[in-house]
Amino acid sequence: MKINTLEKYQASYKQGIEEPEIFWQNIANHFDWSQKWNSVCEYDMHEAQFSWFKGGKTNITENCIDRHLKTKSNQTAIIFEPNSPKEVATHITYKNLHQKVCKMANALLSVGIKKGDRVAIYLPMIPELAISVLACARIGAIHSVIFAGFSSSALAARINDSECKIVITADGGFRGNKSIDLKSIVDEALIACPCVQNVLVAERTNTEISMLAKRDIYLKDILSKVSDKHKAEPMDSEDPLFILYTSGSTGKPKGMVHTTGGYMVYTAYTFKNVFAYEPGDVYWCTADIGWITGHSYILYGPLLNGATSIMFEGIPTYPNPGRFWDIVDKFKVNQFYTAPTAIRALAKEPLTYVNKYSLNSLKVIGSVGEPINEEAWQWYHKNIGKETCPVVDTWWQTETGGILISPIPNISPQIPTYATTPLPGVQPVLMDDNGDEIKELEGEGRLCIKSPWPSIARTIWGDHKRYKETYFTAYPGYYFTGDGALRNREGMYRITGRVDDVIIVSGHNLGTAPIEDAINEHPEIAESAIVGFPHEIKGKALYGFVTLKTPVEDTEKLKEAINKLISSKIGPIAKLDKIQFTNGLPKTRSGKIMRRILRKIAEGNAGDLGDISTLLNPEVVEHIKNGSEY
Ligand code: 7RM
Repeated sequence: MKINTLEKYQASYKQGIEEPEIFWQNIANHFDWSQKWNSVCEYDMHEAQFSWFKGGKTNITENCIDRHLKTKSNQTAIIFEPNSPKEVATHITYKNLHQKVCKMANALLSVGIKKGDRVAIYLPMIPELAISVLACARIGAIHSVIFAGFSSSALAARINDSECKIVITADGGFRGNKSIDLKSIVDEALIACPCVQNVLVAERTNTEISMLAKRDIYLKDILSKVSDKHKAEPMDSEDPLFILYTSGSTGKPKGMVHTTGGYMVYTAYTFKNVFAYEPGDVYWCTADIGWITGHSYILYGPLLNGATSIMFEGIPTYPNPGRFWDIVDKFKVNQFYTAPTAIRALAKEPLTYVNKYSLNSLKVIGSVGEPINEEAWQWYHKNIGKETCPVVDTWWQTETGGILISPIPNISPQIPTYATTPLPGVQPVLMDDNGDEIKELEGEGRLCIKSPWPSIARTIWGDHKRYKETYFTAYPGYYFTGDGALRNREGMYRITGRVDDVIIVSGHNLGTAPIEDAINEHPEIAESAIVGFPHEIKGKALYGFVTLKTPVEDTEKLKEAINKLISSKIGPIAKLDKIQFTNGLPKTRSGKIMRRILRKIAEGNAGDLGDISTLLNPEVVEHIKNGSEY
């Protein structure tokens, strides 16, 4: 399963394309199946129908936990690092995890949850979150984790869409110096959720909460009554494992459905290879389990490999911006995986916060979630990776289930800002404006994937038509990612951003990411986002929202400097017509800039922003609408 040489990568890549069934079958054979599959892969890219390891039966938690008990029962599976550094970390061994997951599985059964039922999980990053997810998988219930920063209306919409029978939540959660009253948010949501029969409540903040008789139950009260033994439910390869909502560019959130067998095989294989995971390593992904990155690369991928995975409850800047590096040294983290937005935020802070720590345990550092700009990449490589750790810029999506394009550390070459080369079995292609595949090596176009990989989403919950239309109709026969990319003459991919972010100015196609990169190189600038707005002559012109590291006196001079920088990096065509300095950019909870909102403001339609309650920082929107400039 391990790619340990460039030749092995090349041979695996070749076999993954030429003989995908043999290639994936050999990997699937590493896992425990109670019944082997009848066919490795059947698919129809036009109807968006996929099955992997059909007829096979397994339970992913047996592969995540039970399989390791013989050799690793006393090894730590999960390290829980609390929000406050004063609180001690919890080390959960594989044996403990087995007991806890079995108990939780029995608790779910005791409140009437059966195979196929949907369970909403609305928890902070505490051990109960990991345990609940795995317990659902163990009994065959479909988990739907909803990030604990979502509002009551966003929560209600997601609960109702998949008709969840219960909600697992907590009294509250800690994040930095704030605490969030999760239970009262659930109470408000449930006014509009007739499908929910019970609410199971974990205790974290020990705040006073209201408990509705018969409906609400403290987890500890059921857990104390049930056994810690449970025989995992055999699941068909194509039985749904989970639903995870992702926001579409328009309309209601899409409940992406992932199934059991293919997801298991793919997340395990990619975790091992992308992070060069070796037995005994300590791995840390800073994402929240409320996102796909947390599902695939905090829980399933690492546990399938018998790894030690850190779960961090807090935020990068609490109690100070050295927290990440403190945790890396504390647990001697070997692989560290985070998002460009976090890297940029920490790069803004004095280097003393980094240099207090040795960071010499690190072997591989990773990035995910958005294109990483050159400046952030270099900062990360130099100051965190000490110029020796490979940087894995991993490109993938909620829909893809696992990483599709990434360097393999110390094996395939890395280039700053490039996600580089596809993993074995993955066939990316670029499409031109006529919808044809770009055959030349060098080119730029829309990124599609030509053939299925095991962890491709199977459908949108309750709406297969929308699934087909969103991903499989723009380029018939291909999966359309919604991203643009360029390919260099070595065949390496650089993701340029969502294609809805492409702006055509005077007939020139401009990607927002390279312009933002250019701006971000300016020493005074923290972050920027470019959107288009209508222009009489050019069709569209560029509007830049720019946040500064610290406020400056002469904003006019800085605006000139920005345009000079853009002119020199990209060309005068990419100069901004308008620049607005703000104290922040509107972001999703996972740290992605919400360009849709900025676009509306730039177009003069600030009155029509839609629901902004799910943003990380809705207050920034007011500031920008009021003209900001600090
Ligand atoms: C894993 C995740 C998916 C979108 C995707 C891209 C962007 C993710 C990278 C990236 C450039 C990367 N899932 N994206 N990773 N862009 N380089 N390494 O983020 O469903 O939440 O988002 O994120 O636009 O389509 S997601």
